[in-house]
Amino acid sequence: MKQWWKMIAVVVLAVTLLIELAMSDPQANKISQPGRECSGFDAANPSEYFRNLNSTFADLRRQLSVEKKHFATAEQASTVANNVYTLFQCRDYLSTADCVACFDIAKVEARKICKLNHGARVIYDGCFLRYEVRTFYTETELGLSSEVCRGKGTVPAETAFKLVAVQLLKDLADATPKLKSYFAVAKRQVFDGGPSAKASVTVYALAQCTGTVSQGDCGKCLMGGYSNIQACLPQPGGSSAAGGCFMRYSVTPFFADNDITNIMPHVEGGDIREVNKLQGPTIYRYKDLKSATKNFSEECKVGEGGFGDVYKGIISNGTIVAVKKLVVRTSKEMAAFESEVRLISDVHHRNIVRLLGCSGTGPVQLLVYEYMENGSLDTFLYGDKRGTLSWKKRVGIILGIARGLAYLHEQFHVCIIHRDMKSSNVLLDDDFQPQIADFGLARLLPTDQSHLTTRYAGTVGYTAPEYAIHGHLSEKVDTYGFGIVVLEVISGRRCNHMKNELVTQSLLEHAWKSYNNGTHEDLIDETIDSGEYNVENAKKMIEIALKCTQSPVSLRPTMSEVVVMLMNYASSEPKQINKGPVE
Ligand SMILES: *[C@@H]1O[C@H](CO)[C@@H](O)[C@H](O)[C@H]1NC(C)=O
Ligand SMILES: *[C@@H]1O[C@H](CO)[C@@H](O)[C@H](O)[C@H]1NC(C)=O
Ligand SMILES: *[C@@H]1O[C@H](CO)[C@@H](O)[C@H](O)[C@H]1NC(C)=O
Ligand SMILES: *[C@@H]1O[C@H](CO)[C@@H](O)[C@H](O)[C@H]1NC(C)=O
Ligand SMILES: CC(=O)N[C@H]1CO[C@H](CO)[C@@H](O)[C@@H]1O
Repeated sequence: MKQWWKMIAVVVLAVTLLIELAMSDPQANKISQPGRECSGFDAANPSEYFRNLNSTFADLRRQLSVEKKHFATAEQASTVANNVYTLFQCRDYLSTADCVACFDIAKVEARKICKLNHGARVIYDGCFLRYEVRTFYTETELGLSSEVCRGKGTVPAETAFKLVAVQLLKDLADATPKLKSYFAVAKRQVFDGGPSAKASVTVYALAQCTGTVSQGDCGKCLMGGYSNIQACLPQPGGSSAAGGCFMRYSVTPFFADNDITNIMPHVEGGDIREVNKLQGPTIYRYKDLKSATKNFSEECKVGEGGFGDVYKGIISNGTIVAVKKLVVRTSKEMAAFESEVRLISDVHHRNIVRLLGCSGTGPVQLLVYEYMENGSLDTFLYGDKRGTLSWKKRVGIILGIARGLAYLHEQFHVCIIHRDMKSSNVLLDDDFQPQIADFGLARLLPTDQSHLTTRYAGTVGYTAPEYAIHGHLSEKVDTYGFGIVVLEVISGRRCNHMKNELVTQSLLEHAWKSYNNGTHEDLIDETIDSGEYNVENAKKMIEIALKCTQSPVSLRPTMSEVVVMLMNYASSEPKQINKGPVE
């Protein structure tokens, strides 16, 4: 009997140890920075210098293990040539034991590589150690920022992966300086954009600043890191490090989900808006919306769409909203209404109009959206606000629309095909940021069925031929519509209406002709000052639009590929040179 209990005790002990071993990981994989690890000259009085160094090590180790700090500095002053300043930092997700373990490895390694040098810095995935004969705590060493890429093989859905990773790193670089801890980790899923909309891979990323740098320097350092680390994409992992900050991403998790930082409230200018996921759509009372829109009066009507009319309304707390009446026909469609609203209200992107809520119980179904004072893009192109958009604004609008569509297709957890991309479905906010409207209404792409549908929801002139004629629906239907919108934005002309021509000709046909003819410059809106753009660059933009409208479908790029093309375009746009006096 006694034997029996002993055996259980041994097994329990062994299992506990194993679990601890498996959980414990000081992440002491060194990030090599050859030639940058040691600094200064050999110490003039090594025994004094390294005795001082040892005493800073002892102090640091106490701070890490007893005070359980993840960032600490220690000094040992004696004569100027032998003063020692030491700084150590762990990633915040490491346990105290792992942090101390990483420190123990780092201090031995630093001494081993830098021998008699005054200064050393060693960087690991899990921690960072540096010592010098002088103070350096506020330095970021921007110029020394460098990246190390890791992992072999390819990541599935490479283009989407790059986009998601870049955005995540950008969000982390923006948010981290604003956090008291100067530390953030987050993850984001990449959807491959196929009809199954399965997450192909998850990106895990981290940003951290040294505790002693200023907020402004933390931001600058991370922007440098953000720009360097992109060189690693699409490899499955990479990091970039400078004295003042560290960034890392990987497709393999290196922190636990409960360590994830909520960076959303700190991310400005990113694509994903501040969101409270738990909030869900607001359910409005039919009669409140009715009175908000003065009984759906003509005077409140601001638009007519394929799915019903849109009204401007002022709800009881004074907020101006857009109320859309939905023409829902069958009971099956009715049943799907609320679940679809729930899904659509989860879409949060700066280039997509936000759905606030709905009313599903009245005589008609109503959707409530954010109201956009400035109205739709078409009025700025060939309506009453014609001539108010500069080339630069147009390029920004095109990029914003592409980002919004790429999000709907590839980054949201369900692939949403808009089906009715056109200039009148793009609203402009106060900053001329485009906001895609009317998405998701034409039913979501069935995830388990073929792409065949008989229900046609497009608009003549914007609709891809395979969808208009055969009802073949895919994300590329939106790519096509987007291409047409781009041509409209560039030319300031309606897609299916040509002025100064006797024969009605489609804008697309005209664009192909002038492109092949080399007379593409004629396509550019004459209200744009020709000094604002470079003709060669404008041609590239027309090329992108034409690529989007090709048939067969397989020739058209996905929207995330379009975003990449446009970003390359934007970086090739000439910067205005300051025409100051000649020196
Ligand atoms: C510093 O500590 C190391 C490791 O404990 C030891 O080998 C070395 O002799 C010490 N150096 C001085 C100068 O005390
Ligand atoms: C709305 O209609 C109701 C009757 O259906 C009427 O009593 C009310 O005065 C109307 N309100 C407005 C603002 O027209
Ligand atoms: C008014 O109500 C809407 C939800 O119906 C909410 O989103 C908005 O923040 C509210 N505005 C104010 C000023 O309270
Ligand atoms: C093609 O080029 C010729 C000569 O430059 C010009 O007259 C003609 O209008 C152009 N055609 C189109 C469709 O732009
Ligand atoms: C160009 C344009 O119409 N801009 C307007 C957009 O909306 C804001 C707020 O209502 C106005 O101030 C701008 O003039």
